[in-house]
Amino acid sequence: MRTVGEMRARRLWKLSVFEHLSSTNEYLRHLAESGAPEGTVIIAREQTAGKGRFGRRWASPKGGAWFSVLLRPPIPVEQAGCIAIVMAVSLARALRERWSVPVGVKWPNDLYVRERKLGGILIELSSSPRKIEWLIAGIGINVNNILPQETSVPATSLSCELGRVIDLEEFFDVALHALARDYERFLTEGFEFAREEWSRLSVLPAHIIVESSAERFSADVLGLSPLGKLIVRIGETVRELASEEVTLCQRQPS
Ligand code: BT5
Repeated sequence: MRTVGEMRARRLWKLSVFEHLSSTNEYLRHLAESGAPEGTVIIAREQTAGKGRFGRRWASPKGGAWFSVLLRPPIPVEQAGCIAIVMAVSLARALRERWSVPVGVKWPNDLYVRERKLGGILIELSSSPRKIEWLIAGIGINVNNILPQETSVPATSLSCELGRVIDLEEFFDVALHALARDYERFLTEGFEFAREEWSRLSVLPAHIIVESSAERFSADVLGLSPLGKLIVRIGETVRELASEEVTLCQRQPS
């Protein structure tokens, strides 16, 4: 028997599945702007122009999980950064529990298995000064697809890790159930549970190289702020980094 919480978690989503789309985020953005409700989910079996952060390309051949979810969270815009963390932690935990793969999270939005990138999350939003109109979380996870060769870090997939094909429908069931449950938990309880879990699941090294459009520097990681920013020390200065501003480069030798 399912608990009431589980039933509510399932009811949040309204799914549409497409064979091909350029990008599920782009498609959902049009729906969001014409008033589609929270919980609308767009899945594409294949994306022809999947995108990552800062206009980077996201390879999305058949066999992977490429989907976007529409949220209209009643939270201040400053808290939007928490949602990427809540989702990354939620997915990492769900995949660990169901498939026993040691999935970790890399701030701000990546899922890793050991040193390899399993997936990523792209958050896009529209807001008025105090309110989030819509927030789209675009999620790409390598499941059974062929992996791209020319990536900045090596990629992996669930099927590579397990040595067998995964049932993609079951994948979506597990992932969407976890996302609904943890999104609702975030709205009722706040961010703290995800922040705690983040520190257990984080695969960030202690020393990192940070790159933005204006600068590049090395820093020590101190932790995650209550708004989902990365707290780092650069020399004597402590700073908070926002995900929309920076990229973390490969590990710096310590
Ligand atoms: C991300 O960007 O990691 C966010 C990716 C979000 C993709 C989803 S799919 C559904 C939805 N619709 C979209 O159009 N997008 C979202 P970023 O941190 O910028 O990482 C991009 C980098 O990862 C690229 O520059 C490549 O080096 C690498 N990459 C590209 N495709 C990959 C893949 N399939 N697996 C692993 N790494 C990949």
